[in-house]
Amino acid sequence: MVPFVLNSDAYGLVGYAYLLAAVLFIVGLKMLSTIKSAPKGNIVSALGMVLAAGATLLLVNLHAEPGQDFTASLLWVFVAAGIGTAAGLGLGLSVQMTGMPQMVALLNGFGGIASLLIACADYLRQTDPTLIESHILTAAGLAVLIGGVTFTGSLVAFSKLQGIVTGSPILFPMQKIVNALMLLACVVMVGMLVANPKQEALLGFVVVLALVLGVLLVIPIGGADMPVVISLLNSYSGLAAAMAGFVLSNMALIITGALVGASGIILTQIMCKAMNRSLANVLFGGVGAAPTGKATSGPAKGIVREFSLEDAAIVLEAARQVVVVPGYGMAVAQAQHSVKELADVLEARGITVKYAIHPVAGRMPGHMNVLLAEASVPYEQLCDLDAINPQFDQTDVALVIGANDVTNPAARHAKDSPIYGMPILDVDKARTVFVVKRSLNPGFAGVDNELYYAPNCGMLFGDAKKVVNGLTNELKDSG
Ligand code: TAP
Repeated sequence: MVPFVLNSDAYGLVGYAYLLAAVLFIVGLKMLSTIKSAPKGNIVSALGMVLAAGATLLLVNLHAEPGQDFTASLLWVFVAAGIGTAAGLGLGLSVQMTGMPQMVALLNGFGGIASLLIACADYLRQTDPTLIESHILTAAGLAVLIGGVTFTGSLVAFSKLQGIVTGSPILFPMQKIVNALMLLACVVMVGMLVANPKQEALLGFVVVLALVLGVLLVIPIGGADMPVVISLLNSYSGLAAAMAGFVLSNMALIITGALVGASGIILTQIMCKAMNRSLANVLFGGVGAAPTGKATSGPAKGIVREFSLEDAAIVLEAARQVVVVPGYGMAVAQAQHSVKELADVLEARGITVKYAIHPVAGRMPGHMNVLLAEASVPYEQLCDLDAINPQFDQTDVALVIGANDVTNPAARHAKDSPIYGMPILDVDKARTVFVVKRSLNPGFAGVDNELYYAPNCGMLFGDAKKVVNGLTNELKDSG
């Protein structure tokens, strides 16, 4: 067991290093909670990881038997770390911001398989497995189970987002029962292994079942729900790492694993709450396929007013405050730079421009923040739901760009609507609302949007980038 006793010898030094690393991880995580401090938070956490890894290498040296040479093993550690660093750098520099969920899915998967391999290796290297303590064997079994599920589940999530496999839910009869039985079988086999550690084959069965279970658990979930699944798998990868930490008796790994596990589940909960859906509905509801383009709830009735770019520009010119509400359509059209240019033109005329960011606008956590940051929109102008909603009644124009569900007033009152109860951006309370989208088709939730029939709402039909560029040109032309 790693001595986490703070004494003055070298073991104590390792203990202090782990403690400091844990503090750096926690401070880093805290810093990730605001856009301004997030980049530094990443660096602080990375420093914690370097410290923890260095301390672990020192520990390995301390554990060396007299005369034992660890140089060859250390060489392999550095070779592996070098390859990992190069791959991480390459991926990090080349990945598009919009490809981030896929990359996170892959990284989660690697974390899962690493924990599985550590647990297997630690078991297999024992000449007499009966000497392994029961709690270590239990942790090894759980690391294999959770790590295996995380690995293949993440690969399926990656493939769905990348379009390699269909984004539609893949359902088959008795799916939930089959999954539950497989999970139960894994737990029973881990228990049997703990009772009789010599049954090596059991661990092999758990590996195979866990890998299959990962696939079966994720295929029934629609592609659009993958961000939630990835966040959950992130949490699983943390739990698997924590279990691997128990296997290796490594305090730093236990702490990081627990932090990843906890933060992943918190983010999952935040996303579910913002969509007003339960985690069970995301995991087992079989929803989240690509929108069909047809409204599934009764159409909202009324007159739809289409505006020309010229008329919309006149209204914008007269505004004192404009709130831009970006959504998935802005991402599809890659209109973020055009939006920034329009905002610059408005600001040059003394108009205040703010951006309303809904927590689940787009298709991944922070989707809008990332795109707007890429277009150099100052983060001070980004307002979250709670900050912006009280401001809509003092807003002259709410400019909705490719957002739909997150602006649907039905969420406030229509009890039969699938989005009832979902917190929305109260754009309908602005003096004028302009909605930029290509048609009246619904968004992710597949429901008609009442907003489009409101007397203060004007539609600007077309691709977001083209419409926003058109508005900018109109404003520029009018001097
Ligand atoms: P949506 O409600 O999905 O609406 C997006 C709208 O963009 C569509 O109605 C579409 O209308 C329009 N659009 C598509 N391409 C466009 C283009 N090139 N130019 C202009 N408009 C375009 O998006 P939202 O308001 O951002 O809401 C997000 C939804 O995704 C919520 O229901 C949320 O629960 C769900 N979701 C989010 C997440 C995360 S973490 N963000 C995860 C899972 C699910 P047209 O076809 O008429 O153009």
